[in-house]
Amino acid sequence: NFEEPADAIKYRQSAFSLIAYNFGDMGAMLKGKKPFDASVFSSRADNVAALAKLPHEGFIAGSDQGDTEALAKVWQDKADFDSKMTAFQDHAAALAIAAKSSDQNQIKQAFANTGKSCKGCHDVYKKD
Ligand code: ASC
Repeated sequence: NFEEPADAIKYRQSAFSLIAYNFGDMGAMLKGKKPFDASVFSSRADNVAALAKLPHEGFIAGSDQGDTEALAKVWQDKADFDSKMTAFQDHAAALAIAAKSSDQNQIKQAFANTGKSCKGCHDVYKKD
């Protein structure tokens, strides 16, 4: 277990950074900012699906205090936060599966669903 709230904050922020890097690169490919490479895209989608499981553990009680953008609302509405985190994990898992198809529409839809679950949580539980 984490020794201090700061350790939990660092843990979840590290996971989010890795998610953002991998997801951002996928977005660059889908938006045509770089060539679409199905193998790289799929490997990044696998990374996001695995990484999506990590941040939740870092939202320990008391870790709304410290160097964090998480709002106290995370702990006030924990059941809703938890279900949004699960939905994100489910969308990321579906994206990893879609990425193994050659159906660009399916991939784009799964990517959009995942992005919406990022934003949906940020809008409510993260400082601007
Ligand atoms: C990203 C990123 C987010 C999400 C969000 C999706 O690449 O860093 O926080 O996508 O903007 O709407």
